Amino acid sequence: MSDDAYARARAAAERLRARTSFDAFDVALVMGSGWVPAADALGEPVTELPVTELPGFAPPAVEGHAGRVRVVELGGRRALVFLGRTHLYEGARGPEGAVPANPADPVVHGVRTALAAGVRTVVLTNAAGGLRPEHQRVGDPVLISDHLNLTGANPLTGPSFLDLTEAYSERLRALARNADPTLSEGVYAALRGPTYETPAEIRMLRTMGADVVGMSTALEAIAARQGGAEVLAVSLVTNIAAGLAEGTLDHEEVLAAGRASAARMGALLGTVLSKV
Ligand code: 6GU
Repeated sequence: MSDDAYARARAAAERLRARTSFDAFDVALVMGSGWVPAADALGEPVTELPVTELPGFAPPAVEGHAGRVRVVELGGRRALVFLGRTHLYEGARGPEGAVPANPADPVVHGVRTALAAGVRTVVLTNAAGGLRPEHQRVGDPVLISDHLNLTGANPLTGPSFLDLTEAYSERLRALARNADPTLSEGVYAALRGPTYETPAEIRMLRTMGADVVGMSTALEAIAARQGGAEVLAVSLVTNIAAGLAEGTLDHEEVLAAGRASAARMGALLGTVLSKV
């Protein structure tokens, strides 16, 4: 944790205030790959800008990770919607190409910016591999109940013994289940990537109690909890993980699953956000 990273987040929040007519925001959403179409279902943006116009954001590295931030008003809540995120595997450089003090800093910069802009509710979405094909199908949303942070990184450094007993808010999960009673819940295993897992690694993750696997979300959830925000996280199962189904994995499959589920995901998020 470098003080610089927090100063950059405050500067980015300040720029957001200057670029929009709002002096504070209530909710932040981070839309992962496959989720950008669902963001459109949240309604007309008040404003939208490339994140690179805000201090401290790395340019997007992957197709389908749009790297824009959108301001939306939803049932009286002012929402910051991040279209795309920075992943740990990008090894993203900070401003002026500097190596970040903590490799997690660029990954959580959006969440820290949102916290500095007043946000108290953080909604994280992602594309994930399904580890329970007997219960999950491609295109199913899974409410994240807990995580295994296997990234080897952490946004906190030093003796900051943050309690993570309820990393993912019981209250927000209940709201989401009310909005969609068919939602399943599961444990998200976060790995660094950028490779997908081997079949042996997938068997290991299942033994460890994981239900879905991906390359994001856990570090952002930790940063949000550090800032005292409540976290809701939803995975979209975009493929069945290696060795559990026929065939191989590719990024286009992940994006296509998102396009196919956009309306359902947008409705779910819209309902939850109008109640937080
Ligand atoms: Cl199978 N693994 C990981 N690590 N990330 C994913 C995925 C699998 N499917 C979508 N994202």
